[in-house]
Amino acid sequence: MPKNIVRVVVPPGKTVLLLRGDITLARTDAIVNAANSSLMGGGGVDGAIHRAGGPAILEECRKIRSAQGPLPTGKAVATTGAKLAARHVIHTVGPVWNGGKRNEAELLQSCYRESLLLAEKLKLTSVAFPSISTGAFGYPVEKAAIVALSAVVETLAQLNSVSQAQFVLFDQFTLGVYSQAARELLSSGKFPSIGIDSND
Ligand code: AR6
Repeated sequence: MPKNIVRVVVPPGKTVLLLRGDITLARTDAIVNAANSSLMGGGGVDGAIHRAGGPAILEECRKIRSAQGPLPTGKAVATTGAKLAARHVIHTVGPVWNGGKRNEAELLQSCYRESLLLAEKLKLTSVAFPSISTGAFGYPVEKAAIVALSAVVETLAQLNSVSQAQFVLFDQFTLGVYSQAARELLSSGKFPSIGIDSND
């Protein structure tokens, strides 16, 4: 296994990979976009995905928006991946951090869960996530990492089609925090069947 990749094994036969990279290059069936409710694009990972995928993504977002209005926080919708290697982009809206007393954890958990359920509905096998809400939306990464990993491990174990989730993390610091969160999850006993492979 390449250095700096952490693999969380979720029986039976599921894996969650933690790695550093640019999610626009991920070769998974779908990549998840940390969008905003307008679905009209923005900065950060949202801007990068629209730039790399091209205008067909925004065009579909516009249609979704006209049909169903703004996307509520914690929900997810899918569009084409257009020019990306991934065939689909799943757009979800993370919560803005407000100190932690406005349901931020539940809403963040919902982003991961709804995205994976949508991938399952589309019969996909692999999905890549960025660290939702921890950039412009200000969610502390240490807190977000535990919520994100718990939600993905728990949901993945319930799915048939989706067998691999990845966290494609943009910088070494974020990867380190997610790796530590995976170890904490393992030692917490919350998911007794999971294991971790890591060589960093
Ligand atoms: N690949 C992987 N991760 C990335 C990439 C990339 N190419 N680019 C940035 N990140 P953010 P949010 C990381 O701000 O906090 C937008 O304007 C970044 O380092 O993109 O959910 C939307 O339109 C950070 O760790 O998303 C919304 O208005 C993580 O992705 C708002 O920002 C998330 O940072 C959403 O804010």
